[in-house]
This record gives sequence, C-alpha cells and structure tokens, in this order.
Amino acid sequence: DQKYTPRNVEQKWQQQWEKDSTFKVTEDDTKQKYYLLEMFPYPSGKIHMGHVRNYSIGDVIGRFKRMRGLNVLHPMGWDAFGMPAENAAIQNKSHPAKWTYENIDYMRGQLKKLGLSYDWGRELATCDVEYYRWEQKIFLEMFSKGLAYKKTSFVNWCPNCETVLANEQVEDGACWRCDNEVKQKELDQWFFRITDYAEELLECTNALAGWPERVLVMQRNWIGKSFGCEIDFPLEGRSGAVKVFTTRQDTVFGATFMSLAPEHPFAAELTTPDRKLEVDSFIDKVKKTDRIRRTAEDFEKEGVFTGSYCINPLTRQRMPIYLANFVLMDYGTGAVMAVPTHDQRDFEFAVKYSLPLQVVIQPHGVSLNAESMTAAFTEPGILVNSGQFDGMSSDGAKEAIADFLEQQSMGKKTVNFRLRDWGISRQRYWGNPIPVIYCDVCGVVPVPEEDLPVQLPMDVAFTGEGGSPLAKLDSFINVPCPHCGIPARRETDTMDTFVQSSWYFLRYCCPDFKEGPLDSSRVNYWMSVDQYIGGIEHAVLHLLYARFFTKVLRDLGYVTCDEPFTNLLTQGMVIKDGAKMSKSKGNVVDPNALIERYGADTARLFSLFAAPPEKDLDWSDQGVDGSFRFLNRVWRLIQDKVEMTKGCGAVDTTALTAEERTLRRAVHKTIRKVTEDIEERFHFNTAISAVMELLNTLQNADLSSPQRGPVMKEALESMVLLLSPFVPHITEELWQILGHSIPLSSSSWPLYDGEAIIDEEVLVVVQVNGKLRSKLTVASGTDEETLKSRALADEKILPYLEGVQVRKVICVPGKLVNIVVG
Ligand code: ANZ
Ligand code: ZN
Repeated sequence: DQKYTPRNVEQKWQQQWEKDSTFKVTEDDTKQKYYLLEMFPYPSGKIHMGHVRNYSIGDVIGRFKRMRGLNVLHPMGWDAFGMPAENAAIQNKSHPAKWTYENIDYMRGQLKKLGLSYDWGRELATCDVEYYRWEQKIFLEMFSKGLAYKKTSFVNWCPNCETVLANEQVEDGACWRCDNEVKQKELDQWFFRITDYAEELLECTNALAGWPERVLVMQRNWIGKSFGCEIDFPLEGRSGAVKVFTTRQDTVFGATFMSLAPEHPFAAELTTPDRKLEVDSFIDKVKKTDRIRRTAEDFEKEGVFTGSYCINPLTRQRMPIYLANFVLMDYGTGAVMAVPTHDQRDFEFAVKYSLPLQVVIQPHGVSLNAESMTAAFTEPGILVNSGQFDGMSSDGAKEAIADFLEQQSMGKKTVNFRLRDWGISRQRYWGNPIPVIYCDVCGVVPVPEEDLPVQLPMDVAFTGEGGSPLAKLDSFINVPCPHCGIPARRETDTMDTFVQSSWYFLRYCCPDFKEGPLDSSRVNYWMSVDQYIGGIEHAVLHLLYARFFTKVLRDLGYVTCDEPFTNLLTQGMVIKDGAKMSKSKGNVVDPNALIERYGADTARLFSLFAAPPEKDLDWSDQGVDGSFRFLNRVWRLIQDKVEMTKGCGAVDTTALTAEERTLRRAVHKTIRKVTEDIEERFHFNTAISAVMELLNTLQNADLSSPQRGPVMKEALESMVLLLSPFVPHITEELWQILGHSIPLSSSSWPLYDGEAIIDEEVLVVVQVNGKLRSKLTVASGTDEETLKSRALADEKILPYLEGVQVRKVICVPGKLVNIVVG
C-alpha cells in the first residue's frame, strides 16, 4: 500500500506529459476544433490565486473537450510590455528585458507545477521581437488606410508615471496603475480610428449570445450611440450660428441660454472685451481639470458669460452664451442648448447664475411652475409653451420637431457616439516602437517594410528622471529619411500595451510564422476562440479593442471571422475574510506554499469546488483541507478495492443482481450529471459534489455477488475518469494503479449507459377526488392500464369506492393516479 504523496505523483506526470507532447496540437480537418483561451498574464513576478483559479477553470474545460474527441487549442503566453518592468529597472539598475524574462521563466515554472494542459510550443511573449515586429507591420497597414493617424489633443496625463492614459485607464480621476491624480496635457498623439467601427461594434453585440449580458451592456454603453438632432442657433448681430447636439429636441422651446465648451473655437471671438479677463481665467482653470471629473454628476457646475447672444430658432428669443465647465469639446458639437427646466445640470447652472426658466414638458395632469421647481423634470410628458407642438407627447414631438427643423433648414437628425478614437501613444521605453520617421522635407514617413522591425535598443539608461529613455537616445532617434536621405528623427513613442493584447490570440494560431503577422489558413482553422475566460475588469477595454482589431485584420485580409470570442466566461474574484485578495489588504495566500503543502491537485480542486466560476470564491483553509482529505479518500478506496478488480473484463449487463444494478445506476447517473454540469453549465462545484457522493456509495458497497469484480472495476474507472479534468495528476496515477499502461490523458470521456440509469421502481401516488389516499411502488415504465387496475384494487383505496361511482381515472405514468368518484 502506497501513501498519497502529491509531490511525487505530480512531478512524474508532468514529466510524462511533456515527454509525450500530450497537449501539442496541429490543424486537423478530420476533427472538430475547439479553441480555448484564458486571458494571458502580465509577468509581474509570480502567480496569485486569481491566476490559479482562472487557469484551473480553463483547464477543466480543455481536458474535458479533449477527452470528448475535440482538437483542443489551449495556448499560454505573456502580456509582457508595460510600466512595471521599467520601474523595476530603475530600482534595480538593470534592464526591463532582464526583469521581464526572469519573471516569465519563474512564472512558467509555476504554471507547469499546476499541471495545466497547454501546448507550450505556442508560447509567446509580446516583448519578443518576433511578436512585436509583426505588430509594427499591422500598424503600417493601418496607417496607410488612415486607421492610424496623428493629431494634437488634450490627453489624460499621469504626472507620476509620466505617461498618457486612455480614458479607460482613468478611474475616478486617478491613474489606474498608481492612483495618482490625472492631469490634462496637450500633446501630439497617435490614434487608432476605432470610431470607424463604432456602428459595427455596437451592432455585433446583438449576435454575441455566448457573452454575459452585463458585459454586453457595458460595451454598448461605452460605444454610447445616441439619436438626436443638430440644431443651428443663429448668432445675434453677426453671421454664423452655434451648432448644438441634442437628444431632446422636444425641449427646444425651453432653451433659454447656450453653454459652450471652454475649448470651443467660438469662445475667443464671442467674448466681448469687457468679459475677456474673466473668461480667460475661467478657461485656464477648466483646462487644468480632467474630463472625467468634469462630467461627474456631483461636480460643481461653473461657467462664465461671454457677453454675446444667439437666437432660439423656434422662439426667436435671445439666449446669452456661456462657457460651462461640464460641456466637453469632444462630444457632439461642444455646444449645448441649455434647458434648465428639463436638464438637471442646466437647472443647477441657471439657479447659480439667475438665468431664465421656461417649462415646456409637463407630467400628465400636473402643472409645473418654473418659479417653484427645485429640480429639473427630466421624464417624458406633454408639450406646453411650444407653439404648434403643444399637446404632443415628448416622443411624438421629438419626431415632429426634428422634421420641422429639417424642413426649415434649421437642423438635421443625427446620431452621435460616445466612443472616442483610441489614443495609443505612450512616452515609455518598454513598449512596441511606433515605426515612423519624421523628416523636415517629407513629413511623417513610415519605416519601409524591409527595415522592420524597429528594435528596442538595449543600451539604455534607466535613471528614473522624467520622460521616455528613448527620447534621450540619439543613436535611436537619428536616422536618415527613408525617402530623401536627409537627417531625420525617429518616433520615440511606443504603443499602448493594449495593442499587443488585441491580437495575441490570433498569433497563437501560427506563432512560428515567418512571412507575416498571421498565416491565414491556420488562423482561419482555429478562429474564432470558442471559449474565452478572464476577469470582468476587462469588460470594456481589452475586449472592445480585441473586437476592433479582429475587424481591422479582417478588412486587411488576414482573417475571415468578424468576432474573436464566441463565448466569454468572466470568473469571479478570489476573496478572503470578505475582501479581494491583495497585497494591500494583507490577505494573500501564496499558491507556492499551497502547492508545496498539499499539491497542485488540491489547489485546483479547492478553487473549482468552492464556488461556480462566475461567483466570487471565498477562501477557506478548512475548504483546502477538505479537498485534500477527499483526494486521500479516493486514493485509499482504490488501494482497497483494486485487488478485486484485477483481471476483470466488461460487465455482463444481462446477468446483474439487484445489488449490482443499484451500484451501476449510481455510477452511470454520476457520469451523466458530471458530463452535463461541465458541458452545459460549467458548474464544476456540483459536478465534484456528485463524485463525492459516488465515493461514499462505493465505500459503503459490499458486494459479494459473482460480477462484483467487473462492476467495481467499471465504477472505479469511471470515478477516476470523471475526476481527471479537475485533478489530472492523481487520476493519472490511479489509472495506472488500476492496471492501465496507456495514460489516462489518452482516454475518452466515459459515456453513460441509458439502460443503467433507469430507476427500477418508482413511487406513484393515488388520489381520490384529488386527495392523497395511498402510494404504490411499481416497476418504472409500468403502463397506464396496469397502474389504473392496481390503484383501483389497492386496499387503502377500496373503502373510498364503496357506494359511489367511479366516473373517471386520470393517470400520469410514473407519478400519479387520480380517481374521480361521485
Ligand atoms: C438639450 C437637452 C435638454 C438635453 C434636456 C438633455 C436634456 P447623450 O444621451 O449622452 O448623447 N450634450 C451634448 N453635447 C454635450 C457636450 N459636448 N458636453 C456635455 N453635454 C453635452 O446626451 C445628449 C445630451 O447631452 C444632449 O441633449 C445635451 O443636452 C448634452 F432636457 O440637449 B441635451
Ligand atoms: Zn525626407
């Protein structure tokens, strides 16, 4: 009798899988493909319990699908560019590459210790020049199609990280990485024209049936399509008009003043000399405030009068023109017709600056009074004070007023998107260099394809002083112009790391391809990803960018699919003592220590058993202990029973005793339950519970019948197979102990025997006039006639039939007989 020693068992099988290349896959048209992917990690140093959970979930699916006969692609790699490497380099006076690749080596070792079924032959790190060179080519193709372009813009700037942040990377006005306050800064920046795809990105969310609804909602809100009108408000006393965008053209008659973004091009020319000082100082102040704060509901609304007026095209009233801090230049037209009675921000603004209020929408049966309003009425209602449109509903008036404005050439219907182009410039070293050169004569010149890749120079000093190290490296910057040959300068910005994660899943399909970014035939075999698994924190950023890139690469002819991820699973967090596991909370459990003490199988089993994948997992030391004990019980059971199964063949189902049949029923019911729980719902926790129950049954089984050997053998083998996706090492070992020379990882998933799971006897209730009067135990499948006659002859029923007439007998086979008497 051997004792269960996870360390030996796990090492042995990890080596075996590696030696056999068990999880290596190639394109095989004779098999159905299954592309399974977990979001790749940032090589921060070591893995945490969130990784263990994420990758264990994926691994169950991967191993299960493999055993079901699918050709499973399950790759792993590293999201390896980014700031922490640079910061570490400054601290350790070394190079980011060194830090990154050392971390990768260490973390790869940790993942291998978890026994994950990756095809390691496809591993990539985004900082490999063999990866980022192809991204540069994609960039240049996007540049030539106008999908990558440069413009001056205000950007979110983190003074601490000294870099630009995408809007998505600003959280409550603070940098998502360092939590420092974000400032506004004007810079020349590279952008990807994701707005060209806004409509398609929105439309396709309706076809993503395999995504959680809340992720789709977040994406739709982020894209933010609004239907409304652009309306011209003529300037008073001069030519020209202020154009506004509104979604509430039903309220035009209530527009009593105009609010412009402080950055609006009209701001200076509309400001009268007497207002100039005040206006300038206001503009200065707003420019220092970040756009996220400016749009926050509780942000103090402030503004300044320009001294000029415009005319409301429908009321012909004059409207003072203000600059307002909550109006943004990059949304709509940067101008808002202010309707203080029906928009809360305008209301607060009007109260503050004593501007006129005019009610134009009224709730049913209530008369609103502008003087006594304490908040804007923002619901739909009935139009008043709106000339020919009085009495209409808000919705009807939206149409009617839009039509009227179009007829009068005062405005037109438009749609507007909240989505902005994706700013990808980063003033950092450890990223993919943007492959362009600036020439005083030729302008922006793309690096010719034959000169790619633009490699990151290695001889760089990381001093920690401001700015990008690349921008100070003359040997990198100074190059001849590829066009005319005169001295020119290289771009020193690198790309946002979200660019790399936008197409890594495509490169996994052909990681060794040397002729271009993607080998279309291989990519098209594997794509799209059948199951993607990752954290909800990527609901907008990464998932939207990856969808955008897939569409761009489709339009560039590299792939045929429209969407990258057919099914998405967003796993919950790992929490301990009620809080997310994190260094700052001091509640971190180190996977290393866990594996050291209990083994990877226990770590995996616990993280799969303690909660369904989408729910938060509450860490519990007792739970870990329980998982370990369970594996020990499985181990011991097999040691105990293996003797009686030696040399046994298949079960002869025609010659089973009642006892044997009962045991087989439990086995096959478990096979069915585990299969369905994994396949249809990813309910790994209930699947594992079912096997735990089976273990109890097998432990208590004390067969003495002739077929006890074959029946027990089938039971033990099934249990081991069913557990194998969760705990792959111990099950391989037990499989061998049960006498198999071919590894379990080459076995098929067990199928349940439909005959075996039929319950032999069922309980049928007997009612008289709907009241329960008796119960019958009958063989399952007993027909209606037999049931009826048995019910009518039942001794508990007979007294109820005396002296009355049986009018009807209703029968639901397997469930109930109702006798209607009267
Ligand atoms: C008049 C009005 C009356 C509005 C009313 C609302 C309620 P969504 O739905 O998000 O597209 N708006 C337009 N451009 C703006 C900008 N650059 N900065 C800040 N606010 C802006 O929002 C559209 C509404 O947001 C527009 O409709 C406009 O205010 C405001 F009772 O116009 B509305
Ligand atoms: Zn030139």
